Amino acid sequence: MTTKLATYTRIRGQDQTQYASDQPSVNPARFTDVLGTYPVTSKEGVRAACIAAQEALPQWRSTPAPLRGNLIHNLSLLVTENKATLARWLTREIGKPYAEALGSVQEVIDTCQFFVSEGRRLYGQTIPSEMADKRLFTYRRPIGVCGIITAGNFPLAVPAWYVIPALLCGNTIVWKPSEDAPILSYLFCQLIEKAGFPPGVFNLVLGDGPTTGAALVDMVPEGLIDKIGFTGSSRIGQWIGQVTGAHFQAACLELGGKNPLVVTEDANLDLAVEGALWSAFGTAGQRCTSLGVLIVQERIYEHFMERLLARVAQMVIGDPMDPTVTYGPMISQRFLHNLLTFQKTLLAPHHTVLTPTQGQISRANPWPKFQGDPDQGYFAHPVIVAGVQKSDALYREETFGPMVAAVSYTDLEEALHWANDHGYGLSSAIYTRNSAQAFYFQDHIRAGMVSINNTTSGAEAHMPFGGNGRSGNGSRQSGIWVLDQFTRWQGVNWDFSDRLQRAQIDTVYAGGDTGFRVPDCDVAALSP
Ligand code: UN1
Repeated sequence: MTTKLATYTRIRGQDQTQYASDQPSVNPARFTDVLGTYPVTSKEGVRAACIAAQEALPQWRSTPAPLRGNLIHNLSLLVTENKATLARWLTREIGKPYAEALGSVQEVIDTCQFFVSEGRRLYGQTIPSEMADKRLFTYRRPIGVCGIITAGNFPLAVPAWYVIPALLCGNTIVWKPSEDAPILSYLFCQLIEKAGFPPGVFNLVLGDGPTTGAALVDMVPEGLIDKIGFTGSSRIGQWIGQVTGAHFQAACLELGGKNPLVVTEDANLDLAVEGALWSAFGTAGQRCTSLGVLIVQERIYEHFMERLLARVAQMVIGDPMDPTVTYGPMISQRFLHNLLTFQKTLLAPHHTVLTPTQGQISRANPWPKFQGDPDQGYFAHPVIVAGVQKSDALYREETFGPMVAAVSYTDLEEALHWANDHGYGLSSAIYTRNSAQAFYFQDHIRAGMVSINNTTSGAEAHMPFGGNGRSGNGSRQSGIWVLDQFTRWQGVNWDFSDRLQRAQIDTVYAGGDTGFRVPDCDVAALSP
């Protein structure tokens, strides 16, 4: 089926000038399968979407939070009902293996379920005042119009992490999804509409980052966007941080990673091999939580790598609808191109590629356990590189594909240096049976997320998700923590004394003075 998308911004008075051109969306595992075409939103269209969101804001922010939560409940039911259909479109549009696609639709449902009841909390506090006849309170207030820019690897789950809490908190949205998943984004918008969100509360703009995404960020200086949420590269995140910072805004930034996985000498090696394999090659390494640097204790390094390479050799790659595949294609040609460029530019003579193959999988450069036709998709060989040094670009650049650096270490201190020194800090993992080492690792790793005896990926929807250093600006998504991204605290003090009470000045302390005493007590004199 080929779909031609109608525009989906609910913009009043929309006209053709709001759309620049039509682009196709192609199945990355089967080029002949064109899912549909989508209209690229022009800058004028982006502006109109922001104005629509501004106009919808007053009514939406004054809708009681429990009622906003009810609409999220409707959305949760709609996504649940359409879980398999959405997952099939997801697999078709970005090539994610079907079981994983189901899991990432589930992540949307989990997020909805968490925030449905948050609509009945969204707690503020009551705080005792230092003065009589005065009450203090806090309230969470929405921020305004949020511009959300998301990546193609989790085309529903990660957007849901932003938009569900943002809507619940009373914000309106302009969403710029990845150009790699326009059809799926459009389907998601339709579900949002069917859930009953009023027109203008949620708006979609389509196109790539340098044009539509940048146009959305340009709306910050124009005063039409109050908050940006961005998932993508550290380089673009840094730029967004600068633009928003110059306008007194704090963007929610979820950026790259070079996520470390440490294997200690006493680890359960069967488990560690499986964990490293999934961390590195699950989703073809296209998670921001994918493994970047594998750090193995030197006494087990040779043995561990042998076992890992044996497992890699058994891996089935190919058709993402085939349940036996570990990973399918790269999300799009752009992702494959970037990976192949990294393999050309980051590999140096002192490196050893431990895996037998590299580059693009094709009939001419085959992967033995391939399912389907490699020449019909953007498939990449798994690559493990040894001999990496701290000064290497390979150690400092996120490759966002099935490509991993492997190093050995002598003591945990050295392992932590390998784990931290690249400057990213998103996720991390350690495989160990030694609880002292596990605690030491969690105390000293700089990452925002740590797994003990589990993979670098796989965060749950109600845990804080986010990174430090080059992985983000400390913002956290998911669970209660994301509320601080989409609300601002308002402190209220209500004086009903009917007279001027000046804080700190007219406060009546015990005894009529400050109430503080330097105790007149000579401890030595108390001694027997
Ligand atoms: C991402 O790659 O941007 O923790 C998000 C995980 C997933 C989400 C990844 N639940 O790997």
